[in-house]
Amino acid sequence: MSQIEQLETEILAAIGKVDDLAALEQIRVLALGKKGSVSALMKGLGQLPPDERKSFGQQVNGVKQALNKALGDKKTALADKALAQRLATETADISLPVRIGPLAQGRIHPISQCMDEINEIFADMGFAIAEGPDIEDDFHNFTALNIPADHPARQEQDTFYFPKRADGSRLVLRTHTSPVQIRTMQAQKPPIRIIAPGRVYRCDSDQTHTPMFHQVEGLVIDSETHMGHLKWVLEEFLKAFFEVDEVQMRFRANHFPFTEPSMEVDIRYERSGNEVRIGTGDQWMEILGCGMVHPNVLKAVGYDPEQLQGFAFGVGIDRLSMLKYGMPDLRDFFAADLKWLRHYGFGVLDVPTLAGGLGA
Ligand code: 2U9
Repeated sequence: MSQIEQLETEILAAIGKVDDLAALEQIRVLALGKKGSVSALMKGLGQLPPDERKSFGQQVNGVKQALNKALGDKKTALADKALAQRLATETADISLPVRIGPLAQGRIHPISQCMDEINEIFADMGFAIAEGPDIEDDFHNFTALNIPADHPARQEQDTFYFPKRADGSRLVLRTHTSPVQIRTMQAQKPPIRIIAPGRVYRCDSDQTHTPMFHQVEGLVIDSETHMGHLKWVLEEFLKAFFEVDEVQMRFRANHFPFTEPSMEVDIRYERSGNEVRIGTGDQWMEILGCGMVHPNVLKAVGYDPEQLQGFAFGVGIDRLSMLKYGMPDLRDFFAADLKWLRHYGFGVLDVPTLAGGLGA
């Protein structure tokens, strides 16, 4: 037996005997590593007569291949064996309750939960969710929305202004999410179908107002959009949000600078004890504002009001979540009271889905 054949036989025998992955790796390094015994054979190649070099080289390569295959097969066999051993000895009791860790203890704020619910409802109707900056310029927050310079909404007491810049202009904390729709219209071509949920800021603080609150606004722009579409979208939204089969809406004429005509929407409700029931009863509650987008708003973003129309709506999320989850005081939302959050908050796994029923 040649020296090469003997080496191969020895290494194959060692591979056959080995019983764990670490020892197998050691054999591989000792044989095929840079300083390994097989690699050392190649070093003697130069001393051989030229006519023997080729066949010697081929023989060494053949050995390398055979060893690599044997090492690979053994590795698979050892891994299979280790897995079979673990499967036989380890068990998981899936009936055990979830361990209470930080994930299970944390709570989702009811406003965040409501926003997720609202996003889910509109996403199901084919709306995209748009976001924009909280700090806005005058054009996106006011001018493009047909709010003229002398409009009361621009007065200091309503808007948080930043200090004047060198050019005399002032940035503002957005007073509504409408600038998000302006930015979307500037960036995209119609048809547009978006909602813009987010924080808004007004310089107002009393029992029913906080300086920061939450809104969701919607915008649809297309060539044949009309008030029938608006009414259907709002009705579907309110039914899904309040999880009732019917809602009755009452549209009252109103005025907003950015819509014409503009309307406020009331829904029918009744009280039974502490509970508010939506959809039945003989009382009406104002719930949102809406209208057809004003031609001046379309012009401000370079759209032709002769070719395109659209509708928009705005809803205050804070009041909506108070209604849905029976929370009596707005100020509790921002008090960071852990006891309150534990009571009214949601578990991280309570992700709202329409298929599961929103509050399921
Ligand atoms: C564009 C064009 C029109 C958004 C609208 C309302 C009516 C509205 C209030 C509801 C309660 C604000 O949070 S609240 O106080 N909003 O009544 N919002 S129409 O109209 C737009 C928006 C963007 C480009």
